[in-house]
Amino acid sequence: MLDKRFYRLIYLFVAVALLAGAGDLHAQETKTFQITAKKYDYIPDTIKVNQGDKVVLQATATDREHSIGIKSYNIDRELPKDEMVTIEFVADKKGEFTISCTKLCGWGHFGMKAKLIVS
Ligand SMILES: [Cu+2]
Repeated sequence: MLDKRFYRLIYLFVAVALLAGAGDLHAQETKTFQITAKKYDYIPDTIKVNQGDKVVLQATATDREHSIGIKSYNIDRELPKDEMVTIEFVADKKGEFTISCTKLCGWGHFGMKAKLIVS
């Protein structure tokens, strides 16, 4: 007859297997995006990631100085002209967030927006 310790070992293996499986579902991925900012657009204008992903934005303003602001993520980075700026953050909040230019850049400035979708 098998003793209790053996069953305990089995439970332990099952628990570890379940935890490992759950870990896979939420595995953190690094998602890198090249973004171009120019009057008055971001290209691409939509960035989709999963909650928990590490997001790397490599952004370049090509016509003049702009910026990238994502309020809910406390991000506000200037983009000097023709200089790639790397912005890294973990997408820990679900939802749709507005990416906007916080540097007054001309008549279309207030419409210079993109979207971050974290699902
Ligand atoms: Cu602007």
